[in-house]
Amino acid sequence: MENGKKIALVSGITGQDGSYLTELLLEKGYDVHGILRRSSSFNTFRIDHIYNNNELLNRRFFLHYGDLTDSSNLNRLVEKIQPTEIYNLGAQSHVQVSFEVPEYTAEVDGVGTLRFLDAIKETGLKTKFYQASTSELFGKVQEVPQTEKTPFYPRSPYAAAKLYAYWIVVNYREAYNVFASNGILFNHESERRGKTFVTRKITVAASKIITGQQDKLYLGNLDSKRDWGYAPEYVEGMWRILQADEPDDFILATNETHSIREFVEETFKILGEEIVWKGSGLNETGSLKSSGREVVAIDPRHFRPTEVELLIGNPAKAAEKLGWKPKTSFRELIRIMVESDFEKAKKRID
Ligand code: NAP
Ligand code: F7E
Repeated sequence: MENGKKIALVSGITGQDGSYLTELLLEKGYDVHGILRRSSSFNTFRIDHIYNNNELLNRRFFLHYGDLTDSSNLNRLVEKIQPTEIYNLGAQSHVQVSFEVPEYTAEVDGVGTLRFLDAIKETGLKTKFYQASTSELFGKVQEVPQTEKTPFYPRSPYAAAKLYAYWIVVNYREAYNVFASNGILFNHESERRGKTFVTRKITVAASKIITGQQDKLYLGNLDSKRDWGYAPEYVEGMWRILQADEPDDFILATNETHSIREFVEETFKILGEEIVWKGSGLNETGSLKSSGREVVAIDPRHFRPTEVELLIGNPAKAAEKLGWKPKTSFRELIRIMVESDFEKAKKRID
């Protein structure tokens, strides 16, 4: 480690959060090293604008091939880069997919976190470690709203893997004095959100429906509720978590909750349409009030074997100890996403 130099190592750099965090850390003067997963097709679209921007890059942005399933790769990267901060954002992050690939999800999201922590312990490096923990730990919620003290009740292989990651972070902190913190982040979305997560699926589909490129939007459970915030604010929270004097665990959330149904209604409203719901259960549909055209229907393939019905987080600890507060409202978040996707739809950009 060079004296006083801030060096970040980020897994999951090609994801939504990885891309925003990279921009933030470069602005703050860090060298940023990202772990890139080999893919048969391009997977760097969220960071290409950074990589190709010489002014921002200024020889401070580096990509390394790697994978959270490969200990020797992680050991080598930690040893070689000697990061001052590590942000472990890499994960098989899709809850429904985790039911299809439970073992892989455990390997990457659970044991992958252990691999990183053990690399730190073995090298004896004085680095700080951020773990991308999740509100999914609360699952079948035991308390409303959820705080750092609410008992966990995971409801998916994803959540169970992240639960292991949460506790191994706590254990390495207590057993080996590693500066390791969990950010228990509630859902956070953006115009860079993956298109298979429900928010972006809705804003993309509605934009395509209104511009005549898609017939219908098929969804699963319309009644589950989420606490949705804006991703750029949450990566700033991650950074603050590692700037605290002591390692600790923090919730980042908005303390507001809304259903998928409300998200659909608000999206179409921003596009100038009102949704009218008819029927119930599998036969429920949503139509445009203006024309009667049916645009939303239920596809049971999107139901999960076990569902997380309600999430709402209390971020008071982060406000008090880190000075972190969410700024973007539910409606403002949807507006940002819709405006971006509607522009793309008009230009026929995917
Ligand atoms: P995302 O967009 O799905 O990005 C996931 C990242 O992990 C991608 O860069 C992906 O690479 C990488 N990755 C997947 N498998 C990997 C492996 N085996 N080895 C190394 N990297 C791997 O997720 P996100 O929304 O940015 O979330 C970031 C982290 O926060 C994740 O750990 C997620 O579980 C957690 N989290 C997210 C939220 C949220 O609401 N967004 C809330 C709480 C916690 P490819 O691009 O190659 O696929
Ligand atoms: O689902 C319902 C679905 O996939 C939200 C990840 O970032 O946040 C995310 O996990 C809700 C669920 O996100 C569809 O059943 C209905 O109740 O957008 P999602 P998630 O499962 O909350 C947490 C905090 C993470 O940590 C994760 O990494 O929406 N839903 N219909 C649908 N969901 C999807 N994906 N697709 C549908 O058609």
